[in-house]
Amino acid sequence: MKIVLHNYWRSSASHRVRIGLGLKKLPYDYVIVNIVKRDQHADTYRAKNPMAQVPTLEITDDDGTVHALNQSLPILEYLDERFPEPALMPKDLYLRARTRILAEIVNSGIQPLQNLSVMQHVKGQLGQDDKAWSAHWISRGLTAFLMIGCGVFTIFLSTASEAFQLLLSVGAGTGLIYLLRWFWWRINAWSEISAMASSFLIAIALFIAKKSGHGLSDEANLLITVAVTTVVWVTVTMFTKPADDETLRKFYLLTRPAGPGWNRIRREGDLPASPDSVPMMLLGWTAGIAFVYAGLFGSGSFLYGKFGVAAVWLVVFVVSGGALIWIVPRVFSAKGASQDSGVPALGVAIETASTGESG
Ligand SMILES: N[C@@H](CCC(=O)N[C@@H](CS)C(=O)NCC(=O)O)C(=O)O
Repeated sequence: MKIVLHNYWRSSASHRVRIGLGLKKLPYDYVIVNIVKRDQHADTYRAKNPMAQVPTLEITDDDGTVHALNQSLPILEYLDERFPEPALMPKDLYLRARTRILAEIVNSGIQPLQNLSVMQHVKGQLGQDDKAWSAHWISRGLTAFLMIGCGVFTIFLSTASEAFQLLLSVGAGTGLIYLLRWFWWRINAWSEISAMASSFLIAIALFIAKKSGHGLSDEANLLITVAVTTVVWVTVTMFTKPADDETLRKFYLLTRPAGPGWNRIRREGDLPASPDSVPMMLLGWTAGIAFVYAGLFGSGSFLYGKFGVAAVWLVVFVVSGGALIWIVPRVFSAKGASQDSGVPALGVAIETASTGESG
């Protein structure tokens, strides 16, 4: 038997079939159909695939019979039925249906709407914004995919606290960057994307390890996720370009971050100092955390009938809430100590920056 896959590296439909062949450890010949150079429209290829799309799979049996197949999902089903181990589809009927739902969302709800030929038509023939078109359908489809995918995932969770641990683990990995991004000009979009991807993947990997009996303690999971994610995003930050100075300047004027992390932008852009104070913000941050957790743990204790503990949380809740009422207007007031010392109001600086006026 010989398998030939006509495909292209960046085609998602080809990816599906390559993944299926890979999981089943089926060796195959990789024939490139360069869809960017329009190889798919050649008569010889159209004879194999009348839609002029990749992938096409050809299986030549030992007796010389050739089975040619188009469309990635039927190809995968064929492979799964002909070479059942390891199975691509779950055994459980319901999970199988859910898997098909996810596949269908991508296969008919997203992919065809942002396909190369569709994009070329939207831009070339209809003269419309092809990027806006594809962004609309991709984000709509992926949002549904995410919701349904998460629904499937919950089947593998046994308790609510497992979900909480997982959430905590993903959040712990990204927590540092969500704070630091306000206080260090060097953090860029790639830092955030890599932090999100890495903490998500590590948390999921550790979760799967735990489910299959090789798990570590929850504390160790948290520390590993935070440590690896931090190394990943700091490295990515150092190897990617910072946002351009104009964007950073606008960001600074809008969010007015205090502290030394924006010194370069302040100095080079001749920008006013932030009217906010870092110690005051740290105080607000601590009070905010205490307020949220006291509310959560307090109501939990109350619901479980632990009234003594609930009363202690109530005190923390009220005190931290009071502290927030006092701190928030001071942190975010436009009039800060630095203005009293002659630094122009940031509101004025923002207007000047956006209108381009000076003086
Ligand atoms: N439903 C088909 C979709 C195949 C498809 O759209 N392939 C794309 C690449 S991912 C293609 O060949 N596009 C070429 C074009 O649009 O001209 C499948 O699952 O195989």
